[in-house]
Amino acid sequence: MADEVILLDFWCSMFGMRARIALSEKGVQYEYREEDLTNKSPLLLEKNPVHKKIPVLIHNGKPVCESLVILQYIDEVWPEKSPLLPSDPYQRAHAKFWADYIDKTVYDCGKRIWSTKGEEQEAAKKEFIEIFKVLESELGEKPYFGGDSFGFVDVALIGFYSWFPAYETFGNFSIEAECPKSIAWAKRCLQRESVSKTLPDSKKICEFVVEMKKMFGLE
Ligand code: GS8
Repeated sequence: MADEVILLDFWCSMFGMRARIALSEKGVQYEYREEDLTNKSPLLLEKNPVHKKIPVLIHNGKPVCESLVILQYIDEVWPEKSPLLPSDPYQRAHAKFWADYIDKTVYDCGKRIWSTKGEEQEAAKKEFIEIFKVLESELGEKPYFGGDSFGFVDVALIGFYSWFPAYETFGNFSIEAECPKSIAWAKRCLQRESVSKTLPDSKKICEFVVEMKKMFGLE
């Protein structure tokens, strides 16, 4: 029997993008279900009762939650094509460390750039550049964080690139001017179909941010 794979997601979620890119890399057919996060579906609440967040991958009825857990699951269930995590235990641990670093830093800092003003925003912008400098030192001269091939850390990070214009517009700064290596890496990733067809139009993300700022009374 064919696998039934459903992804509960939200179009501009960088966490959801991770799952979409990984499924595409593996050539897995799946049903995409867009969630309304202001009115979550009974299925989302049933399948992720702890966090009630997307993305949720439902494989033959069984849910897997948390995007990095989903990535590892996808890599283990469909190992034949495009391995994402290295096979060496030390290299695996290394990749997971960097994905965890991304999770602990980039999202919150990016959000502070578009949702705050004044000193708080200036501090967030400075911190954002510092985070990407650290990531650039890890990237070094490699084409991808995974080395010569696109891997776990690349998948974990690339979705944030679609938010860069929003951070730059609302933060009034240029990420490229400060972190050209990160931009070059992102452009390399975008040459992959899995990435180019997944990342949403950054203009739409900017419009979405305008709506969110209105919704949260930030304007
Ligand atoms: C984060 C998922 C998340 O924040 C992961 O999967 O890696 N650590 C998790 N999902 C958000 C949408 S993206 O900002 C979400 O579902 N929010 C709904 C809510 O908080 O109610």
